[in-house]
Amino acid sequence: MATFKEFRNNIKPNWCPGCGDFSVQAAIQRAAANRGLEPEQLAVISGIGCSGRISGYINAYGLHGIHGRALPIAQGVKLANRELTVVASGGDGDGFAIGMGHTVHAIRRNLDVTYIVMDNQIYGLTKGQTSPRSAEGFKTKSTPEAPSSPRCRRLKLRCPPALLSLLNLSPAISSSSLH
Ligand SMILES: Cc1ncc(C[n+]2csc(CCOP(=O)(O)OP(=O)(O)O)c2C)c(N)n1
Ligand code: SF4
Repeated sequence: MATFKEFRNNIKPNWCPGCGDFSVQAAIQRAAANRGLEPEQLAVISGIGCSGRISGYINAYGLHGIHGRALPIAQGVKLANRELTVVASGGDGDGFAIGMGHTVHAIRRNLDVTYIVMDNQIYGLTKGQTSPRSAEGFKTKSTPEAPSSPRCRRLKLRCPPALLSLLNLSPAISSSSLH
């Protein structure tokens, strides 16, 4: 049974000091240790973005994938080896912009994969473009024209309520079907 420290490798994260991504890494390590896993029983699959680097810093199987495609890769890993504990993670741009189609279908399939969205409400790695989770009217240096549409808060999906809270989406999201 591996400890919290044993789920960390010796690569120094290059996130900015104080970035919330450090806490997500620690939470994954803690959860894995608390569940009594060994590193070879865990796979962390990430997208592209600052958040996507997380798979490189955890002592487990890992794949730093393609922007918006953490979920399809993670689902493939799970289908290939159902014994593995599979965690997919990425940013809000990764999951709710380029990867939104995959997010919707992953919810519908509801495989036993944990999806963590590191929702900083912006594209961090590429210097601050707005994401579907940015507040309405939010301007950035590289997005001087604020988005005109309200941020992505409401989806109508058939999925368990627990999944919705994991996705950090509004409770207004209903369990009614997507027609
Ligand atoms: C197919 C593709 N399109 C665009 C990019 C450029 N790109 C890299 S990361 C990124 C957005 C990152 O934002 P987010 O997913 O929110 O992650 P964060 O950096 O905030 O953690 C973009 C647009 C890319 N790498 N690949
Ligand atoms: S740019 Fe933002 S998301 Fe990226 S490492 Fe720095 S604080 Fe974290």
